[in-house]
Amino acid sequence: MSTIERAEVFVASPGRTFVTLRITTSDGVTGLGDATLNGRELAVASYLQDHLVPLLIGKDPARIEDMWQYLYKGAYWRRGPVTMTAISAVDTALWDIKGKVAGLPVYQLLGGRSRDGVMVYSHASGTDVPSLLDDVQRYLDLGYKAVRAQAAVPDVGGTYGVRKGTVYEPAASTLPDEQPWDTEAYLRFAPTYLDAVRERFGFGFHLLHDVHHRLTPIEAARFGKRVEDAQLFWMEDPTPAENQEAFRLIRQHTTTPLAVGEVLTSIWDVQHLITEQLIDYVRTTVVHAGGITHLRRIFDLAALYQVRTGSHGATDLSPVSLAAAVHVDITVPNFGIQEYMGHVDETGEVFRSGVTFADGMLHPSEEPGLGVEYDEKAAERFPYEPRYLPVARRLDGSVHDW
Ligand code: KDG
Ligand code: MG
Repeated sequence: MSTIERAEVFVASPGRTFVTLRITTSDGVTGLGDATLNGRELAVASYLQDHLVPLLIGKDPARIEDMWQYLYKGAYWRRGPVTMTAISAVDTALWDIKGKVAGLPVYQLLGGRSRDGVMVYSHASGTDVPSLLDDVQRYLDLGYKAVRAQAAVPDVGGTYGVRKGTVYEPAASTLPDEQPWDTEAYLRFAPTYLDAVRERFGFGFHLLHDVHHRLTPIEAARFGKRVEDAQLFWMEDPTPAENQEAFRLIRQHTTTPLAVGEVLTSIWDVQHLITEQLIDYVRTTVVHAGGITHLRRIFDLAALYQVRTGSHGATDLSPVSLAAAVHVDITVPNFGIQEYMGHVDETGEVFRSGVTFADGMLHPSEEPGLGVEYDEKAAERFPYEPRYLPVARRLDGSVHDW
């Protein structure tokens, strides 16, 4: 029997920080898993290195479900982003190994294609409305069929959601940057630029908007109602989802579709949102919600309630996560959309991925496994650099949701 012989944890910052797990079997087969938790990377690296790697050695790499149960139930302590990201990395690496052993891309092991490609959305942003419109144009010219739109709120000073370089990257400072937030100014301004996007470009593509947990339920209800004419594909994270009941109130006031879940890590965190049909899209991901095994469980539950998928795919999800996401997305019947922000060139020097983009869609690699390789030597050129997400403060100085 083949056994797990080695498991290595790599922390490197090729453009941004990624934590990567590589498992090697006694037959010399390797599998990769993403273990990146933005701004808390070393906590997951330690969880893996100090607590999980010793448990993996000598185990059967083919028993993926059993390994998931062993790591989840065996810890006694349940859920939470650090634990779930570490379990995700192991699970994803084992699916990669299973695909390589079978000589099949992972999507074939998951039941094969349900669709020809995976529709993606990217992030258009601007410091004002004209620059946002230029950016939307840029994405439409690149062939995107779906675009998220965000613009800086005038006179507030913060630039939440606004891209500075070639790729949107909010984790930018060695200690958390503090940015001002004014809910009333946002509520007055954001609907006007969503209308401006529709006025300029029409309705021939999907338009998305991320509220990033910044509203109360009744504010979110008002916002959703106000933007109905812009026909959003979704309004994302209108209010923090720790309070799942809040979405019932939002639902009572608006038909704008709701998407939630990028910070949620298990099926139990989205259970009521799904079974009570309080959302339309579930944004849980391979990397933070327990790997391919657990994500499929969430998506299957969602399918029963006509909730579609819309996985998170920001720059802090490594090319390993993106590849795994595309293998899942191409197979599940209730796929909705996949976020795709791309990565800077340095990231591509370390991760070689077979995922391709054409006509607004991503396509999985046909190589066995996930189709991603990690260049350890190249990674050495990019030592770990700590980076934090900003913190939002209201105008009275108190901390706001981010
Ligand atoms: O780590 C946080 C980022 O992934 C987040 O700011 C991006 O909200 C985000 C999104 O929808 O991509
Ligand atoms: Mg988001």
